[in-house]
Amino acid sequence: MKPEVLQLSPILIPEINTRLNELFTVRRYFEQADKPAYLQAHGANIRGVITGGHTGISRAIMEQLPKLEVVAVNGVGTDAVDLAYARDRGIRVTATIGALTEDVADLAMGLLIGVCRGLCTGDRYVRSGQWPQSPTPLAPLPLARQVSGMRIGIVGMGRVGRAVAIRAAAFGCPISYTDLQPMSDVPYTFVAELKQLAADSDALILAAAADNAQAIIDARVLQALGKGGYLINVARGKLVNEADLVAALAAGDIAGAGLDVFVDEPNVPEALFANENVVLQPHRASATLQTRTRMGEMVVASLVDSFAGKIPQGCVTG
Ligand code: 8YV
Repeated sequence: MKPEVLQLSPILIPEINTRLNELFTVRRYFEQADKPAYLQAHGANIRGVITGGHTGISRAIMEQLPKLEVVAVNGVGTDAVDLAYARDRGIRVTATIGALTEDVADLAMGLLIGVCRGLCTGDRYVRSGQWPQSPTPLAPLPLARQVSGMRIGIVGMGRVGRAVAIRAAAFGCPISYTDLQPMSDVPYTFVAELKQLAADSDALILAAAADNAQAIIDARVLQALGKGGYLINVARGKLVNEADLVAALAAGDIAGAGLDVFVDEPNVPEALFANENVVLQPHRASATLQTRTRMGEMVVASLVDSFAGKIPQGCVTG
């Protein structure tokens, strides 16, 4: 009999879904209208879970899966999984560590360039036919902010932070960072205090895990970033106090923001929609065909290894 797996969020690669269906009985929870009834009907036999980094899995759901052995996160963040409870029950939790580093760093730079150079505003200006009407359009298209040489502050010098730093260095940007402690293997300037890092930076790029950190970017930090400063977030929405960010953008306390993640996805504060100095993405940092394929392969391998009694690659629960 094939092991039963509960799928909490979709996988967008057809070949991966075919493989999952060959190997397992996949219960597509995310498609169900009556989720509690579906859990009631199938929970007792579920041995594995597939979920996304943002979706994770609550303790309440795990409690209804008495045979659960492994949670395979199709993402790198495990902040939405109750890891302490999983450890207590001996449930393995895996993440697609390393698979999406480059894509997330690429998007961080994309958002930075996008917001500083007004790429989306320029695109809308051309598409709407305004260019021939006002060929030197300072009102809809103010002069942009140069990216090369900006002082970049990176919050979280993990895999993604380091990949961002490599890219920013190629743009001639001086790089500072903050983390729990200085890293002896990177050549960048460590700044212990986040507010100080913001004050020292033209752009603050969030690349930190959100397991323990919540709303660390608040009005105080945004004030320190200042009127010429940009905030880029490719980590988790909950790292930012969104109300403070909306207020700071409205008041001109910071120059702009590039955001891939939000507190209550897919809901984005509507106040941001009218801001031309904000570039918004629907949590797409890892959404390339190449990376999502690699991530899907890692999810399949996590389940296969775990059901075979092996510790899967990317296991974060030990
Ligand atoms: C993933 C994410 O794309 O890796 C993570 O933690 O949040 C995203 O980048 C998402 O998990 C896909 O399901």
